[in-house]
Formats: sequence, C-alpha cells, structure tokens
Amino acid sequence: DEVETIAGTGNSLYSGKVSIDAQRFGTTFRLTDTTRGRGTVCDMAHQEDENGSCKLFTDADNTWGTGTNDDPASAAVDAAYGAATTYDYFKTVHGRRGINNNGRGVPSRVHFGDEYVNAFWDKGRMTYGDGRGNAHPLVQLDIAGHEMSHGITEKSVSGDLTYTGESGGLNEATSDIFGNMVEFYAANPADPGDYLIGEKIDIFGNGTPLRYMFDPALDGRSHSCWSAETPNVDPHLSSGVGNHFYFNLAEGTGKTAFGTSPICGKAGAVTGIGRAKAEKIWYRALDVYFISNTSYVSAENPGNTARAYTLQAAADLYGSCGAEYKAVQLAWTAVNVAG
Ligand code: ASN
Ligand code: ZN
Ligand code: CA
Repeated sequence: DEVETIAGTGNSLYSGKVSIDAQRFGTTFRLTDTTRGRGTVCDMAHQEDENGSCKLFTDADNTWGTGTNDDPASAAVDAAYGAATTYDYFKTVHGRRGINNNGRGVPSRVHFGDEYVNAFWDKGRMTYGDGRGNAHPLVQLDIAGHEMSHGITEKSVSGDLTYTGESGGLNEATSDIFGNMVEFYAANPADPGDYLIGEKIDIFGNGTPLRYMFDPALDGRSHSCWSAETPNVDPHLSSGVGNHFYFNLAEGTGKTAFGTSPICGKAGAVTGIGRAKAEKIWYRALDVYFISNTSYVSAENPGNTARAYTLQAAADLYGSCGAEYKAVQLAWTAVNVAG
C-alpha cells in the first residue's frame, strides 16, 4: 500500500479549523507528520501507565475532530497542530530542525489519565491531560509550545537546565517565552498571540490564565521582581523574573498593547526592541551560553547568569554598542537583576 503525506483538515478545540499533515496508508489516514520527522499523536484513552499502550489516531476521510470534546480526535488536532507549529517556529526563526536538530519529530500523547489537570514533557514526548470541571484539555498552542520547549532546553543545555532553584525558573521561563512566541508565530485569529499562558484553558475556573508574563505577580504567587526569596520558590513562580525580563525586552515597560509591565524598585523605563530580536537573543543565550546551573543572580560566579549570557548573545547578534545591548541591561535592571 502506498504511503504518502496528505494535508488533512482538523477541527481543533482552541485554534479553529487548521491544516494538519497526515499520512495515508492504504485507505486509512494516520496522525503521523512525515513532513516534520514523523511526529505522531496517540490516544491514552484516560490511562496513565508509563508503558501502557497509546493508540495512534487514525481516520477514514482525513477530516479530524469536530472542534468539541465529544470527539477524542479534537484534542489530537490541537496536539498535532501544536507540535507542527512549534517545529516550524524553531526551524524558521532559529534554524533548528526539531528538538534534536536532526529533523526528527516527537510523539504527543493526549487524553492522559482521569481528569488530569496538567501537561508535561518527559522521555522525549509531550503528554496532555483533559482537565477537570471548568479546566479544559491542556492542549492550547502556547502549552504545546511550552512543553516542546522543555525538550529544546534539555537538548540545548548540556545536562539540562537543572529544575530547581533559579536555573529551574530559567527553564520554566524559557518554555513560557517560546510557548507564546509560537502563539505569535502562528498568527491564528482563533488564538492570537499574547503574553498569557493557557488563557483558553480556564484552569482556575474563574477565567484567569495560568500565568502572566508582563506582570507575573498578577497570579498572586509568581515573582515579577527578583528578590532573595526567588531561589527558594517553585520554578513555575521564579520563572516570573525571566518572563518579566523578556516582556520588558520585547515590548517595554509601562502600558503596552499586551498589558502593563511594572518597573521594579527605582529602575528606569525600558523601550522594547520587538519580539523578532528578543526571541533571537533568548534562544542564543540558551543554546550557546546557558549551563546547567545558570541563575538570575550569582555572588560566586557573576559570569554564570542569564543577565551576562543574554548580554553576550545581544553583543554577538547586534553589537555591544547598540540599542539592543542597552535594552537587555535595562530590562534586567527593571526586574531587579542589576549588573
Ligand atoms: N506543566 C508543567 C510544566 O511543564 C508540568 C510540570 O510541572 N513539570 O512545567
Ligand atoms: Zn514547564
Ligand atoms: Ca498565550
């Protein structure tokens, strides 16, 4: 039987009608993306076991899902679209061909567990739960980009960015940053780019997003400004410092189209340099300079900080006398990470 890639139609939960690349095998279509290194989407059917079976989604007419949870394939469409869009983002914007930079795709598992309110990256694959109550399935594009970016971080930083303390915060911030840069890259009117994480999931049941990058403390827990407590909190909270820095660098402080970014302490205002430059600076810092224990602030080794490495990346890309380098300095200072 002939096998070929055919663009199918997907009716997603969050991104409207999207094109997804499926594979035809005889008279059946499979959710295997042969144009991006054979990434797959499979159905955990509410099981959680580590090595239990996950059944590859198949379809008879290459029109996948209905856009509602009545059809288990709808969440699979979001996962396929998320993996494909994230793959395309890193290839187009950063010249990286997949997580391992070898052109290989990765598997996505959907419908993991029973009312599981999370998504995660482990063992070289993405896994998504269905949520519970008001919390909808955790397959929104920025979440897919977040989880896949954990794989990018794992393969870019030798030994991974350690998932505790401030390096854990940088690991989480990297995933939030690229998750939303993927959302902007997609430019999908059904899910426009923003600096909120999981804004369509309603994870708290009150309409608020999981996280806010322009002022992370709006969630009542995350750190918008670095403090001596930052190394002691969960990576999903210390990520606030990196997320807020990134927002300042890309969009500036004060009132913006995406939210109001407060300035920490007595720092000066920042004028953003735009996402196209900010994302290249963060990616280069991650890929070329970050090591496993890089932190926001380090008394012992001031050279091994995100501030030092993003400045180095900015100097490499745009020179050390330009507005970009200056903006990196100001954007860190505005989150209370001084030079
Ligand atoms: N969704 C979470 C994350 O990707 C899962 C976790 O806490 N590891 O960060
Ligand atoms: Zn994460
Ligand atoms: Ca978002």
